[in-house]
Amino acid sequence: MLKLWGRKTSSNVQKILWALEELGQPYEHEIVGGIYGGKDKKEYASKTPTKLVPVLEDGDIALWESHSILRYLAKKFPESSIGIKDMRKEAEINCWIDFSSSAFQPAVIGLFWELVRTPSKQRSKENEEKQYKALISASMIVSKQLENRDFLLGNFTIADIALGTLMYRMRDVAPDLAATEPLKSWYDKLQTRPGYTKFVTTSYEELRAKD
Ligand SMILES: N[C@@H](CCC(=O)N[C@@H](CS)C(=O)NCC(=O)O)C(=O)O
Repeated sequence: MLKLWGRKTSSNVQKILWALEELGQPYEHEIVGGIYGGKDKKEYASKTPTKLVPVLEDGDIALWESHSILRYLAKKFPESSIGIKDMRKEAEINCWIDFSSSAFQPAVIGLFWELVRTPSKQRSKENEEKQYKALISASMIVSKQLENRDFLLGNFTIADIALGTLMYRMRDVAPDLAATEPLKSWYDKLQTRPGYTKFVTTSYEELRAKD
């Protein structure tokens, strides 16, 4: 059986929880990381060189890096709602996922760290502005792609999981950008996926820095 390791408040873990919900496959879930600890235990550390979450085990392989796990699940279950059967479609999906790793996610999470995870006295206006600027340009690229499309590639794919997971936190840290069309309509459509409301649009209060 598939086994996922990682705390539910990690956006990278949430991507996998959402994907597993799309698949409807049975899986085990072990909470590790953050305030729950357990990442340094030998049993966990042997599964991932980064000692970060998530990790997905399938039999005798352990996969780490959320986007690699998404790609694995999409190929393993080609007939599912996130299945990938076509090489050209896969390449297009990968463009968006790689763009997220290199530009969209660092900007959203950079701003999230500055505004939510850093105690107010240690925050830097300069860093906030830098991350916000980066998010303007990354989100404009996502926005342009979504013009006249329901989802990033037309139909729902793992690219929507990779980038869409970040929209929930983006709405809090850059509400003005998230409220613009077509990002807002995309967010509304993401909310029709049960895995999104079950695992992504959930409280992250345990992550908020204590002043
Ligand atoms: N690029 C990695 C990033 C993994 C990562 O940064 N995970 C964070 C949570 S989002 C983590 O393990 N933080 C330490 C912890 O939760 O204890 C991925 O996409 O899986």
